[in-house]
Amino acid sequence: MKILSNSTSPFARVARIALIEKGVSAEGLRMMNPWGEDAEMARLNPASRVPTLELPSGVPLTESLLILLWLEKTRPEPSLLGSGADLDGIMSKAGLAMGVIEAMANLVTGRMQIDPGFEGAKVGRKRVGTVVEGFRRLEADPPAYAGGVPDIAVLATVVAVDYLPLRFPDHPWVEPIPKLQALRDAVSDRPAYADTKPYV
Ligand SMILES: N[C@@H](CCC(=O)N[C@@H](CS)C(=O)NCC(=O)O)C(=O)O
Repeated sequence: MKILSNSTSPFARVARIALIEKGVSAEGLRMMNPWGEDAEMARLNPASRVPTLELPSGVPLTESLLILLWLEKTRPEPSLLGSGADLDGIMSKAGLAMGVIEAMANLVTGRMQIDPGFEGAKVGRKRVGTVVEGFRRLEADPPAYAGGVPDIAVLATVVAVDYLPLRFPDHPWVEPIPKLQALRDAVSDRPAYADTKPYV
């Protein structure tokens, strides 16, 4: 399986963690810049975004959560949706964390590709509000983790927690998140997390 990824992308990391937890080998992993010209990317995904996968059949798969959905269907065990005991809560917190990831990625794209002052513009301020409030809610009631394969709420939250200092070091609106950092520390030695740690 071919995987087009990037060392910073939180979306690509969500998909890569899911693939590794499901036991899919990262053999075909290629790090690339989705903002550059790339013939393989252009062939597989007109949106030119990571993650983009190419199945052995040649079929392209895109969108981090659709890749996770495909994995759940094709390799149900271990499930990334938890035991089924609190599916509503898990999905709700996963959505909260994905919203935070989306807002942070949007801020980064805005300041790097559109305007360095993007964060201060109306839409940028809305995204900052999403990140601050999203982390506040997750910190107030973190996803539960009692060992084993982390569910999607833990996975997405940990990806968000690691992305924050990478892209927003010392930003004035960043608030302490000790409980979420402890959650991150609880899973950070798992190969799926350690091997996909983001770097610039
Ligand atoms: N909704 C997509 C978002 C993917 C995404 O935006 N990836 C970014 C990297 S963080 C990218 O490739 N950006 C290039 C672009 O937007 O042209 C997903 O969940 O996979």
